[in-house]
Amino acid sequence: MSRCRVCQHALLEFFDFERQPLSSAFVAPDGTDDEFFFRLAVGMCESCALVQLIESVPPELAHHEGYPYHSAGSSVMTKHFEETARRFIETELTGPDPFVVEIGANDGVLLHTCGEAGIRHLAVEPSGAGTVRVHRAFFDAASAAAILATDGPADVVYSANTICSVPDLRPVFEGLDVLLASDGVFVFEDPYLGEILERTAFDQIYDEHVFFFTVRAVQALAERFGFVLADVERLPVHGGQIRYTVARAGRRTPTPAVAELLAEERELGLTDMATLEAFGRKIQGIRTELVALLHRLRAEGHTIAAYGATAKSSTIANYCGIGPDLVPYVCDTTPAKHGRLTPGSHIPVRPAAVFADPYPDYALLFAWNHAEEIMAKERAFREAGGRWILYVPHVHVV
Ligand code: DWN
Ligand code: ZN
Repeated sequence: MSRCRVCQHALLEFFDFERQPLSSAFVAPDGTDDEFFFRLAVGMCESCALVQLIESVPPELAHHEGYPYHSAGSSVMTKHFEETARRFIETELTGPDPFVVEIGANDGVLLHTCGEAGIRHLAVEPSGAGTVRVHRAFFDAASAAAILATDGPADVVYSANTICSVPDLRPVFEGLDVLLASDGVFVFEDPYLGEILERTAFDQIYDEHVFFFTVRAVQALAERFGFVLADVERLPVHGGQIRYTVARAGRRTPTPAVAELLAEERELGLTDMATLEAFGRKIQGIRTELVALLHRLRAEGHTIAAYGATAKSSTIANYCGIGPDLVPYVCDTTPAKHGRLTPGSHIPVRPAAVFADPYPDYALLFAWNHAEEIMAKERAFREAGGRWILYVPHVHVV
């Protein structure tokens, strides 16, 4: 029986995507014989209600070196991190010599913005190579102690799109206990289960996303390690996330937003097995509709390309059996993905410049979370008669 990674109680499985590859393991055309597959399935802890993957990928295979994701590739995400930095500067980094730490800083947009305002900052990640100062390690008690010794306590420890992918959260909280100033906060943002269910955004489920947080589960998680969930805020980015603010127990009174979202989750039955099983039936429905649409369009002689070789699309393409026969190529701005094939589904990745006149008749928007930005940028595609295919929150053509 699979057990909860936090409290060791049994996991109640509610959906099985079966054999799936690593979502960011873009493969060389001659390397398809060596791909790694695992059983992608999700369940909920019968005790703490934390929704999580049933099986983990071996740590040495998770998070490839040279992993090609760059948040600065999206102007919306760059703005999001700049605004988050400014918010911290106004509300949390107000002392005489504040210090902010980011776990998994990616392009370093947030820390760079803090640095420009004269704020001491540090990224903590095992393979960091950005423009900001990096402590190369996983965040745990040992790395936190080393940082404390050189830089002193942190007023803010921040992390975006990382905590949900850390299978063992105990070392993270042990590190926070070492490094956080007595009034410091740990702020992290990750995809929200409520939004995933509401939009049937099942492509958020892939190897790197180990946990699918709810306010209920994060509150229990924080309390388990001697902290308190002090605030929650819904964010529109990446298809719907929550920003959680965690403080040392007794240091902050939770804002009304925490109780409000907890009540909403209860009312929606977000962590009832019946709700999760209904989500599973909707996933099957989307697969049926999307595959039928793509087959019909191809049978009618239409050309189709995909847009955005996202990690998320690994689940869509492999679960729905969408390969190069249906969608001959996917365009993406990330140079490291060009000339490679999408994991498992083997759709060739081409540069974004390939998406130009003569356009395909239809474009399957794998990067649906950036729809507004991409549709604005690619206005000429629609003007030339092209149509976008979306599958979130349901299969539709625009
Ligand atoms: O959580 C995670 C998120 C933040 O990033 C990670 N586990 C992995 C990764 O997930 P993803 O690949 O699903 O993220 P995105 O942001 O949806 O990926 C967008 C992809 O689309 C990138 O490969 C870049 C590309 N893109 C593009 O070609 N043109 C993106 C934009 C905005 C564009 O205009
Ligand atoms: Zn649990």
